[in-house]
Amino acid sequence: MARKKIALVGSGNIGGTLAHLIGLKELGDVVMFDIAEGIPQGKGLDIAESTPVEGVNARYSGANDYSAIKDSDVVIVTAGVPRKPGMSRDDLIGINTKVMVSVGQGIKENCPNAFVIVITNPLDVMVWVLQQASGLPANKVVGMAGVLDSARFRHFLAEEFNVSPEDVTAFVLGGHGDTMVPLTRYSTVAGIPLPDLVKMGWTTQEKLDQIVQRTRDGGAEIVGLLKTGSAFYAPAASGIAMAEAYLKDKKRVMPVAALVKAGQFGQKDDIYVGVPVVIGEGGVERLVEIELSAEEQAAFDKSADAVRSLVAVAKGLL
Ligand code: A3D
Repeated sequence: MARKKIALVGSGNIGGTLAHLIGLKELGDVVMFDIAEGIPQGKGLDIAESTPVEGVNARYSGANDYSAIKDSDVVIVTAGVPRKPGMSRDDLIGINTKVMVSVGQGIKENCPNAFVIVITNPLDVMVWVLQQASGLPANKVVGMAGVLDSARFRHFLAEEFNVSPEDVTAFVLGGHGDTMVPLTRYSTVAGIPLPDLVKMGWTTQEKLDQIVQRTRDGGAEIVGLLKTGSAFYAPAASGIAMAEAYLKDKKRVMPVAALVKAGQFGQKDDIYVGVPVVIGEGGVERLVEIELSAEEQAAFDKSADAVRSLVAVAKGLL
């Protein structure tokens, strides 16, 4: 069986962490790509030199030419710029739309059969731009945001309840932004939904509302602390979980930015937005179309409309 090849387009903070995690998990060989000369080569060599110590078998290389990503099985895209304190994700659209167009062309020419995971912000619209530019089928182009948003929600809930984060499940729908929709009734501790935990006196509705808001602001909280960039450890871990689900055909149910067709989730037209999907060897194999309450549907529609208005801005830049 051939060794798997994973291309990382963008070798900054998230790209470097992705590269490290891929080695530690032995998911495949890594090609790091960036427009900055020396960065992908240097990071690739540094991580390769850690493999004898870690006892893992993975090859690393770095490149500034798209031919290096040829025949990759998975491409994870973090190319572009992150936000600085005071910036919203949407402020990045001008620069990052152009970056996604060039990345999409590089993928189209070199690895049109790859499974592509986009992490660059503003997330949902960047996935759309990259899918258009690459021409890859929509089931093979997804965005990472929901896994991270739900991981943040799970972490805050685990702290609140003083239980292990592995026993907390959480569901976050919608676009990756201020309008994301954490679904408390589908979020549980060992299967017990959050509203039941409020009834059991484990927490109060007020505390829960605060945690939901902290989850929405989770990215900004890290940007405010770091001051020179945005989160990268948890975003990288989340991207790796998605890549692993595809490479190992795990059929994992995960919230990802996927193409929702007109009529699905109550939407009037096709749109990339965060919804639960099954990820396996076919990429996005199925959308899990859960029934939403009137209130949840309204919140989801508001979030999808926020993505729509950004798509309109990106169209003007293409
Ligand atoms: P950073 O450390 O700046 O790395 C970005 C890299 O992209 C740099 O090394 C650049 O040289 C490179 N780059 C810029 N333009 C190009 C290009 N045209 N082709 C190839 N490489 C290029 O940023 P980061 O790794 O911290 O973040 C990367 C992106 O992820 C940003 O847009 C963030 O906003 C975004 N992000 C998304 C999430 C989500 O949950 C969706 C979370 C955290 C960060």
